[in-house]
Amino acid sequence: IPMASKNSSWSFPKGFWWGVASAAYQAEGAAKAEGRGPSIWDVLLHRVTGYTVANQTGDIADNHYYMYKQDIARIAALGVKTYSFSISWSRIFPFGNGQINQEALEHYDDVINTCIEYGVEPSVTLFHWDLPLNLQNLYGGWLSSEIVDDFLNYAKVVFSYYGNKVPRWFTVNEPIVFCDDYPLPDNYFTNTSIPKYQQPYWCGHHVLLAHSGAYHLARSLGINGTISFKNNGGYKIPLTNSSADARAVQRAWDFNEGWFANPTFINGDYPTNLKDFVSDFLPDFTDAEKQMINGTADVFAHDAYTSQFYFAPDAGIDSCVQNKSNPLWPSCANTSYTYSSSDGGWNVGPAADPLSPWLHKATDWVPAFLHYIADTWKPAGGIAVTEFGFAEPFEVQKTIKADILFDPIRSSYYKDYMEAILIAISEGVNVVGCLAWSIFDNLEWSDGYQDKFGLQYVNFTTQERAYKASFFEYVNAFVTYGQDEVVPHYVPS
Ligand code: GBH
Repeated sequence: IPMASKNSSWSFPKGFWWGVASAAYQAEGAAKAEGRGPSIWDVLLHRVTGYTVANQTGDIADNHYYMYKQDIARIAALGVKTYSFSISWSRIFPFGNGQINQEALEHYDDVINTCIEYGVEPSVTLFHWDLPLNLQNLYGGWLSSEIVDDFLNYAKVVFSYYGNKVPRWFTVNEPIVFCDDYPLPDNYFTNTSIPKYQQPYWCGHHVLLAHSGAYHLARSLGINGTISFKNNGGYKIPLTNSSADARAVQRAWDFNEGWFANPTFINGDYPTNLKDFVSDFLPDFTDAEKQMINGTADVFAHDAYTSQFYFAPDAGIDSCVQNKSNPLWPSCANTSYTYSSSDGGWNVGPAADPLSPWLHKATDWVPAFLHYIADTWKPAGGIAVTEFGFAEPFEVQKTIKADILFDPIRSSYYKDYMEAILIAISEGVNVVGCLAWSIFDNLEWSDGYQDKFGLQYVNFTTQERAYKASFFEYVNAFVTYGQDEVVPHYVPS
């Protein structure tokens, strides 16, 4: 699809919220400070050898727990409208439930207040993967229905404390990712009796109950900020125009976005493909639960980084799909092919496993993606791209310099992506906001510190920050096409 050329009719609507994002475990550090309890990620990175590149951990990360004031000041100085961060559940509840840690509540209160003082709107995610360790060991974390009440109890404390200072809430980040990560590595957590191949679906089930419960809880507490969960996935393109490939694409939508979006936006229930393929063990929702789940997202929040081609499974995959007790299942129900640079196609970002690079600069498909979401899930409150971004490939990082303040591929990713959103808006899609991932280089989970998604460079020895060129490219889109003035705030009001 050729990108349309610059068009004077492009504009972001008034009130369009745009900003930058982070997540607690990836940015905060201060792992043992002020009463924080451990999360499963402390175990994954401290105890499971080789889980991260060079066995790196989030113990210090960006030291953001201590440097948030300067970090907020740095984005305010560029006129950034919103900062999206996550709260660490095991700071508020060191054991996941029970005892509340007042110091942590006050900490995030100050983060929120600092944002407001600098003219930056806080956007808050309650759960970005760092599950309190105790809840994993007590009952298997998201595999148990007990998590629902504990999540609601946590949400209630947070909603009540920060109330209407927060205009946008996200309950959970990318359930497809953390649920697919079940089963967790053997021998590090208390075992559960749920067979491994069923675990992602039990996790997903409890996520939908917890999310929708939190939605209703917020409304009953008089919270008027928007409430959503962050869905995730790339745009799915059939490799050929065969009907088999079209079916593969539909199956991929259903097993990814649809798993969480159909219940919340369509009918409180799972997509047909999902029900068909995993009918023997997919948990059912009662009619009352379906009613409770349907309609519980104010905005379709989607983390949309990239695109993939999908094709019909070959014979090997077919037998994998049939053998549902195969531990590889259900990923084999989900066959994708991604263009690589060697195909003369999209730019490829770095991947820990060079055989499965997932991130491509494939922004030409973004308008079609946004149309697809609007047409399929019809979100009344519009669509927000709640994460998008690009990690400069290693060769580029090396040839420029270690600091990569000049990041040409990321810059062009942001430029093209913003133009793609503008095209979709000009074609009538209601896009209400976007959040660039990430405010700065940080701990990229099992890829450690080598994958750098930041709009700012961080020297992890000195903790100095520096803006990258791509940050200015991103802000420039709103200077050029925004209806609201981009106002730099240098001092708290
Ligand atoms: C987001 O996930 C996360 O919310 C954020 O924390 C993270 O830092 C950011 O993206 C950048 O990655 O290596 O082929 O097995 C994006 C979804 C899901 C994409 C897991 C990478 C691994 C694919 N991610 N996936 S592969």
